[in-house]
Amino acid sequence: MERLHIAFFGPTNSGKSTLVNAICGQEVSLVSPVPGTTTDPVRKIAELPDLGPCVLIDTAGSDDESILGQERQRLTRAIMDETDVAVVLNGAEPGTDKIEDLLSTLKENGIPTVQYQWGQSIDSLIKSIAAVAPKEESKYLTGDLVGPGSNVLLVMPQDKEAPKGRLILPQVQILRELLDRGCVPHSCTHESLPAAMASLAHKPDLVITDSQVFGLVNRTIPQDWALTSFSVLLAAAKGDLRAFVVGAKAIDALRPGARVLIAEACTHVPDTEDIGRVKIPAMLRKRVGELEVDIAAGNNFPEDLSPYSLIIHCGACVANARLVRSRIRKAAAAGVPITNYGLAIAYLQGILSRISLP
Ligand SMILES: Nc1nc2c(ncn2[C@@H]2O[C@H](COP(=O)(O)OP(=O)(O)OP(=O)(O)O)[C@@H](O)[C@H]2O)c(=O)[nH]1
Ligand SMILES: [Mg+2]
Repeated sequence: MERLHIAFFGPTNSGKSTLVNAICGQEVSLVSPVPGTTTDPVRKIAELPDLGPCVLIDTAGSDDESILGQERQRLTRAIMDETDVAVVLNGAEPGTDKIEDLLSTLKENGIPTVQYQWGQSIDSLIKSIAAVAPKEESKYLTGDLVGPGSNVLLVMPQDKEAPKGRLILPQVQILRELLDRGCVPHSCTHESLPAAMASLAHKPDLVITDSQVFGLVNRTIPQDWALTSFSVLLAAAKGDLRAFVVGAKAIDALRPGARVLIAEACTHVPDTEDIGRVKIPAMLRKRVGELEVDIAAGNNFPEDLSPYSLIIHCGACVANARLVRSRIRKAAAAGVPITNYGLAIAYLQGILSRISLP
């Protein structure tokens, strides 16, 4: 998800798929003179010179007027949410008539854009992408909450939802970062937390917990131990922590019958203990009463947000920062508060003010 997301836009038959194939040196997408050959977005992971790890996204033609064209356009617009750099093709014909709307939509969304002409070399295209690509800010997820030598206790429950045989991405990322920063990470599950606490010679500089056991951890550790969660750290790096704090507080304004949108970035088969589909709705209903809860998975983020009183986004571990920020911007434009799982849970448990924010 930290790869540079490069998406290819343009009318049907403008050569988007041909270009993606040429960059990758393999047949990623089908090419044909039939307009509307590419229907759904096609993603390909690639390492490119000057650009490093990228995701190339081929899209459906922007002028597809067929019955399914509208639907294809909707999917293409959703791709813009995660696009770091757009490549716009105009095809064989000179002039920009057919791509004017596209260029202005990309501009409105603040997406750096380069145009590609048939015959241009791939090398020069990659150079122009590199010139406009947003510069990566290498910020630490743990920010100034820790420094070299800090003792950090990680509470990582491995419940039914945990993937078999490995840790989930935020846990791996933070563990790796702590090691890189010269910290001393200690780890336990919520069950082994008391034993882990007893084994520490000093009070740790920070406790980072999975937000699902926030309440339990908060009750178990002394109140003067600094506490935060994996999802709070990720929210700060990927999104806008301030907007999410405001959004969490909007839970107070929910009235019975309100409609809430739960947005998940990834695709997974929901479980009976699913945090977004089961646990958070149950916590909200307990507090507010009856609520309508809609789920938007993957790229299916609704275009019309006006029916919602609150949006609660997942930690977005599989999505890029641009996607989360696009959604925050859309929510703001619709006047709908937005928060994320970790902050919503912390607020519902009354401990948002207790946690350390990076
Ligand atoms: N001469 C020339 N022909 C090209 C070039 N790029 C694509 N074509 C031809 O244009 C036609 C359409 O190419 P595609 O790559 O399928 O175009 P597309 O933009 O992906 O089209 P859709 O998927 O239908 O939106 C094919 O017949 C290609 O061979 C190019 O750079 N030069
Ligand atoms: Mg195509």
